[in-house]
Amino acid sequence: MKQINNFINGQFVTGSGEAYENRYPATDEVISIVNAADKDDVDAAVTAAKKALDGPWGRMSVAERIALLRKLADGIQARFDEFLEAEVRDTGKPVSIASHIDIPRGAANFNIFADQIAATGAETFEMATPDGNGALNYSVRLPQGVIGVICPWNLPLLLMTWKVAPALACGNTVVVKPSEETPSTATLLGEVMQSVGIPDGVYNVVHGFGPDSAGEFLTSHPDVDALTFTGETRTGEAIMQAASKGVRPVSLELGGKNPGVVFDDADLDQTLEGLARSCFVNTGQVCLGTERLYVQRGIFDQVVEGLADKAKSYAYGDPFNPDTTMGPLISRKHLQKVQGYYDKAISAGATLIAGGGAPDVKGFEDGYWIQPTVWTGLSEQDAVVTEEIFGPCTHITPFDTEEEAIHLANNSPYGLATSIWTTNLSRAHRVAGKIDVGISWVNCWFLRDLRTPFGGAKRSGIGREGGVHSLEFYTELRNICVKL
Ligand code: NAD
Ligand code: 6OD
Repeated sequence: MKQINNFINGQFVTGSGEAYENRYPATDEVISIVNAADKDDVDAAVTAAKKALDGPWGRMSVAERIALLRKLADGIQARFDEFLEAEVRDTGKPVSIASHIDIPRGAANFNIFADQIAATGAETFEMATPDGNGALNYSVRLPQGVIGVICPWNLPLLLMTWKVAPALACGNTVVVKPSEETPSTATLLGEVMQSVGIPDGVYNVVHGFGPDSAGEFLTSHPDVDALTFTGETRTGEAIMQAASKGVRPVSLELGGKNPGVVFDDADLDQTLEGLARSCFVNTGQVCLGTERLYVQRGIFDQVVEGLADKAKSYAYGDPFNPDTTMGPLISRKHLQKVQGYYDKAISAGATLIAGGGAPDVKGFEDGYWIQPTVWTGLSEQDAVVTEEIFGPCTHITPFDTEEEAIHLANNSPYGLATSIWTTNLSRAHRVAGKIDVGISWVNCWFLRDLRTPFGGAKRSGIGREGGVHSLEFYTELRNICVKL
């Protein structure tokens, strides 16, 4: 059986935590044994990361770091098929998705932050002094130190490198705790780190779970200087609490219950295409996914019917078959959670428009499959409409006026993302400015320019990452005042 090891101080080590089984979501088969890190292993990883700050890594010029980041991007591309296989096995997501989104973005993240660090200077201020000689202030960006990176399972390589790349670009060292569900690509990246000559201790990976396991050992380690986390809002609260010990910076990219808003002047074909992606892609396991949809009454029936047709059009099956467009959910536990909401919707009186259950997938009967699902008819207070499900489903509610749509969209404790569908440009700007979210897309969804600020409002997170905003988090800006 394949063993997945920790990567500590440039070496793959079994670790002394309790090993656990990693399963293929499409079949429920055990595909590897993950050797988890215990508290001492996490300590060894953090100690190695701290020591590496004073080694060759800490003395490297920005230009040398940039060259290494580009080699990391090339290294991922060179082993594209291995990364693809590892990601598909861990998640069950179809190769049609992973080969277009996850793996290319894993490489792109290193290139974009190489570009960003190359282009970012710092500020200077001349000032007058009483003796007339003046003084010069200038700021320098220094690494924060050891960054603890804690990641979820839905886009494993993409979301991990989204944090590791800027952290390394800024000269930090990292200890990564990937999700227990998806340990493989973070581990494989360790091999790429070795092959391109990243010094030992700069990139470390520790495996395990959250509470009383590698996740908590990492967040509570006093030598971790900053914590960056992507995952559920409740976990974010625990991580923020851990970060408060030692007053450490924290970046939180958390959950959402994202509203889509469709006006009756929208281009219907384009809208249905975009909406279907936003509701169902990656089996709905995207933090930016549309689980609440508000549609202007005049086109309500058309959108409901059109989205139902899209929901029924996906091809389930072997994730390695390029024609498969819908994979399973990540785990049996998550399947039970999503199916639980599907059942709740029906008992709460929802009208089921499409889906609602588990499909029969020939040859993959033991996988964690679920149908893309569309409901109407629930109240805005219902748990299905207020709580993040993280499955391929959406509830559609009609509205009459722009004000009503804005009110409905904002009626949530979350504030991650929205997509607004209209051909009225003034309305698009107006509404986008009034919905309380970190990211508004107009006539598109999950269209990413990696220089832009990414993050959530309200309970969807704290801080922004992306472009120069990542540099804000991964560096400490210091002012130096020189009296002339
Ligand atoms: P999760 O919060 O359960 O787990 C995320 C990571 O945190 C895992 O590695 C887990 O082991 C670790 N963890 C759990 N408890 C911990 C603790 N007490 N201390 C330290 N580490 C701990 O999230 P998940 O189920 O893996 O991912 C799905 C969630 O992530 C959804 O809520 C989704 O919206 C969110 N998400 C948000 C974004 C974003 O950019 N805002 C992106 C992707 C996913
Ligand atoms: O595209 C990104 O950079 C990003 N952080 C996406 C998050 C997707 C959530 O599932």
